[in-house]
Formats: sequence, C-alpha cells, structure tokens
Amino acid sequence: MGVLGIFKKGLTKTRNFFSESFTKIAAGTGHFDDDMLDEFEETLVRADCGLPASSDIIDTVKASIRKTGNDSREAVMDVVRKRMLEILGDKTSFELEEGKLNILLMVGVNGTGKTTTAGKLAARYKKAGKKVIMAAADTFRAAAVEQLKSWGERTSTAVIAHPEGADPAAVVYDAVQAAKARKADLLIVDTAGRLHNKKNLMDELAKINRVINREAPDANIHSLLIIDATTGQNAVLQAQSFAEVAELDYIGITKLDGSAKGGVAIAVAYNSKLPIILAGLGESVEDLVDFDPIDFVNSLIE
Ligand SMILES: Nc1nc2c(ncn2[C@@H]2O[C@H](COP(=O)(O)OP(=O)(O)O)[C@@H](O)[C@H]2O)c(=O)[nH]1
Ligand SMILES: [Mg+2]
Repeated sequence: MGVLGIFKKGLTKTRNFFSESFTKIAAGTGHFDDDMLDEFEETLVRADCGLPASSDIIDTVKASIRKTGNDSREAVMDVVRKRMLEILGDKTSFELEEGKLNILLMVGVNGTGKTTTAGKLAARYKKAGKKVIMAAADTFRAAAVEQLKSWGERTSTAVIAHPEGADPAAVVYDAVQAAKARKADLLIVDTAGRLHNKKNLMDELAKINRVINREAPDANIHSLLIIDATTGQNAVLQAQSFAEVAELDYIGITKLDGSAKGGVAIAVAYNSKLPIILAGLGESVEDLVDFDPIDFVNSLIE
C-alpha cells in the first residue's frame, strides 16, 4: 500500500463521518441553500474542525455563491476543498541538513504519542542510512525511560538515559556530547509534557534549549509538537498552551487512525498557523507518514 493508501485507511472513520453527513445535505436537489450551509457548518464542527475554521469555510462558500451564483454541490465542495487546503498550507517536511547535527525536540502533553513518534522517526532515519541517537529527557516517570529504551532496541538506536528523576537538561547535555562524538546525523529528544504546571514546563524546556544552544550552536534545531487527534478541541488548546511556553516549528498529529475527529488538523492549522508535518496512523513502527494536505483533504472529501 502506498502512502496515500495508508493515509486513506487511517482516516476511514473521519471520512465516513464526513461523507455520511455530506451526502445527506443537498442530496435531493444537488444545490445548497442557507439552511443546508448551516447544517454543513455544523457537520464541520462535529468533525472537530473547530468553530472559527468551520465558520470561515462556510463564509467562503457563501461569498463564492454570491459572486458566481453557483450553489451546486460540486461548486460548494470545490470551494470547501480549496479553503481547507489554504488553511493547511503547503506541504512541509522536516529535512535533515547534511553534514550537520540535526536536533528534533519532541514536545506535547503526556499520552499524545511523543515517545512512539520518536521511535517511529528513529526507524525512518535509520532506514535511510542516518546515524540516530535518542535522548530520554522525560525523566519524570521510570516507565517513560524504559519505553524509549525499548524503541531504541527495536530500531537499533542508541538511547542516552539517566535514572528516573534526573535533570532532563543533564540528559540532553550527555546526549549532545554523544551525538557530537559519534557524528550523529540526528538527535531526537523525548521530553515530558507536564502542562498542568506551565511554569515548570517552561523552565524545563528553556533549560533544555539553553543546553542545546550552548553545546551545539551550529546544529539544525527544530521542535515538534505532538497532538492526539482523539482529544479533539483539547488538542487545539494544547497547541495554544505550548506555543506560549516554547518556540514551535512543526506539529505532528497522532492517532488519526482511531478517531472520527480528523478534522482537528484543520482546527489546529487554523489556530496555530504552524505546519503539520507528520501523521500517526497506528502503534507500529511503520504507522507514520508525512502529512500531505492534498492527500488529507482528498481523503476526507472524496
Ligand atoms: N492508534 C494509535 N496509537 C498511538 C499512536 N501514537 C501513539 N499511540 C499510542 O498512544 C499511547 C501513548 O503514546 P506515548 O508515545 O507513550 O505518548 P507520550 O506520553 O506522549 O510519550 C501509546 O499506547 C501508543 O502506542 C497512533 O498514531 N495511533
Ligand atoms: Mg513519552
């Protein structure tokens, strides 16, 4: 199965929700009136596209109908598809810079899939022949360190870890030294996501960043916020909160497979203006694909 196939399979629940709802609207006449557009907006909200993005999409449809007089299903769907693509932006990906240490900082609330995505990414870059190291900077729970180590074993990736309760910045310090000594291409830093204590989290991430900037000033450094699609609008709030405590470059959305809330990608892109670069579509190592806005929209609206 190609990437598009995997993507479509992962988004089955969301697509079914969309198409069941969409086909009911304007099915009889093939044209949209104001009531149907309201219903359409409600469907977008129920698929977790968020109220601001959903209103924006429907306002765009209304403006287009006013301008062209075309309220056919086909024309409306076309406008919806185009507006969604504008909201999601161009396809973006995290590219390794050759001959440099690349560092990817995984951030996000506990349980969203940071460690799993770190493991999947390690596998991806190992497969591409890159030297990868992972840092277990979620020292808050012993299980978190063990989980990353187990991904390290599964993907034959070195994991730098300290005992539970250690200073995460000290782990990162050791990991950067190891990455430099071994001339690694990529260092993936797994962090803890205690968002309920914003001050602590901010301090912790700031300290990690200071260590990275001091010890690897020439590195290509990016941060990746992981959000869990099944949490719907909560994911939007998480993105907002993390943007307040850390500089974010990219977003990865996990668990798109298990949820009918795939529309959350639209909501998060609309609110955060950050590019979504990865989609998690399952728990196994191969269940990670690059997020392609065109594939995504085509998977939702057939
Ligand atoms: N179905 C599904 N489960 C996932 C995905 N990504 C992570 N998980 C599961 O979500 C749970 C939490 O993931 P974990 O990586 O430990 O989250 P962390 O606390 O952010 O590090 C684990 O049971 C993972 O197997 C995904 O894309 N799809
Ligand atoms: Mg974790």
